[in-house]
Amino acid sequence: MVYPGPYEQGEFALSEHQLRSYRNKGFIQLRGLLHETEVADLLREAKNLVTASARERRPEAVFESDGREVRSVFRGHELNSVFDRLMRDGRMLDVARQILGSDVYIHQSRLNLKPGYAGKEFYWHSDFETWHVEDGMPRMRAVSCVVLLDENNEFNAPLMLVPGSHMHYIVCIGQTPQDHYKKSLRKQEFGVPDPTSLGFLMERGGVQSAKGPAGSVLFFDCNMMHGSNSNISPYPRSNLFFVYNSMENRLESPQHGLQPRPEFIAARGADLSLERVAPTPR
Ligand code: 6CS
Ligand code: FE
Repeated sequence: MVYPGPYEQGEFALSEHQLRSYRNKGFIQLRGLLHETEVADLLREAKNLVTASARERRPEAVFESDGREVRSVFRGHELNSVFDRLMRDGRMLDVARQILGSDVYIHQSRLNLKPGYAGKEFYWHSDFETWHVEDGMPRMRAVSCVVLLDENNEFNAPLMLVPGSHMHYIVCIGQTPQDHYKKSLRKQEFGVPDPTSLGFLMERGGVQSAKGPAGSVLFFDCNMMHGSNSNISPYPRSNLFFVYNSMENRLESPQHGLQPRPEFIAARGADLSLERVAPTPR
């Protein structure tokens, strides 16, 4: 969804054509938005963050089922000053504010490692379905911003998206257990759409993979049906996700009497919108 607001003329705002494409498809990829030296810095920071989080067995570090490989590290924007600066960078923030039509804050950030040979799949899902039910996010007024730290190609399990799927809310079958995140972040079993609903969406919109060079940035609607395969290639596929939520869409109580999820997965304390920083000169 695209919302009207005071940020339509931001320095890095999308053009009318780009915004129309985002509104219809539910996503847009900007190739080469970040330059090589920035990406190299981000990869170095990512490796340091993973090593430290794994060594200290921080709750923000989610391991693959083998208990060895790190699958994701959450809350990097608060654990690392380079990531903090990046999510305030006008090249990302101007687009998020334009799409959401308001000031924004970070609902969640995560570094998905997808290491070569060992990165396991993320089955099809809508993030909003989880954030609405388990975090109490009221409306579809959030956007995920994905910074490709590695090249995403046909071999290393790029993100797959279903164009137009953001326009349909798929109710999922089953009762979400308390503390579901302890399993779902590794292998999601609840909040998973049924094959008939997936077929309905894919017949209409097909499937598109977000392949692109490192330094590309993908924006996708919070209700976009997406997933990714296991990575059996030798090439890692590290992607850095920032979820911008509108300050007008802050979390309420989770559905069905569920307890709120931990702050590192779903920020509730944000009472200030993000302060923008200018991009680092090339
Ligand atoms: O539960 C969540 O918030 C996480 N789960 C998935 C599969 N994607 C969004 C998010 O990282
Ligand atoms: Fe997701």
